[in-house]
Amino acid sequence: MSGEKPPVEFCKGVNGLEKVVLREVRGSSAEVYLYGGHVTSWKNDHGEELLFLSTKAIFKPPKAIRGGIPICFPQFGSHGNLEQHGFARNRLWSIDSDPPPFPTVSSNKAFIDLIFKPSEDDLKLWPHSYEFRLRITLGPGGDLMLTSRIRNTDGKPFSFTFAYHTYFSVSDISEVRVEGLETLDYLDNLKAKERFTEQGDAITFESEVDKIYLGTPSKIAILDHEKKRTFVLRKDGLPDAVVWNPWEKKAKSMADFGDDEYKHMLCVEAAAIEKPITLKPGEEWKGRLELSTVPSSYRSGQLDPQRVLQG
Ligand code: TA6
Repeated sequence: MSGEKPPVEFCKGVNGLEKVVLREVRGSSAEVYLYGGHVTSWKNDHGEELLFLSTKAIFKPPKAIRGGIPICFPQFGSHGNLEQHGFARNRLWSIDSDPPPFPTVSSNKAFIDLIFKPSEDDLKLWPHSYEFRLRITLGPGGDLMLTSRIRNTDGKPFSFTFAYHTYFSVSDISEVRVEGLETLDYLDNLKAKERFTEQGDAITFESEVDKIYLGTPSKIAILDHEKKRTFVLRKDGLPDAVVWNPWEKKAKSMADFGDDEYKHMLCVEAAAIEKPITLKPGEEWKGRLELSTVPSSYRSGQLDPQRVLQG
């Protein structure tokens, strides 16, 4: 790979924050900040950005970076008495130089292992000891995989909620459909978390949405007709999925978000919320997210959901 960049490069990002760039031989790439263990970029082999990152994102602790894939731990949203979405997303993570072996041996070269352990101050906020290991891998086809392994290193059990709060970049939110969540129950965050049942068709967007879908399939498709692109989200150990778009009014209320940026993003978040995960001492939980894209051949707005969700 003379002249070519290495599969893993350590460098400085915005405001001098430590960053790792992953590159795959065919041209896809990903960027990860140690601040928050936060993926901020995922590009395909044409160099097209697939994740949304706000032009107003703040890269300065303690503010979480607006966009990419924030990690919500040990609490999702306001489901507890910690700060919104917990604190892992606004803490400094480290490179994990000696990760325990992964069950599956892969030939991927473009990956990085990060680790997060609670500081003395964190223990005052949430009095539990753990090791949170996160492997971020860019696969041969440009797929992006995030594998979290959280081990209870405490003397007593603890419970937590979790989400990969992924911001997908879309061409025009009014042209986007989400498939795989039809007929499921959800908690509506705009209606005091009241429980409802989703209608039978693919989900489309014409106003603010903030829903937690319960017990979803392990595969969800996000169809961007304008770009003829479908994001396929696969998840393990994460039974729920959150769908969020702030729309116009909320967009204006967020200082680190552009007024019109709601038109070009959609959050679909693999999560464990309804049933918190409980770990006994020594136990380890694993939560995996795999993102890929497939070309959407149906310009007419109809993509054969079975082909995507079964493929
Ligand atoms: O995941 C959806 C959500 O919980 C929404 O309620 C909204 O607040 C969003 O997250 C963003 O939260 P943040 O704390 O990053 O502003």
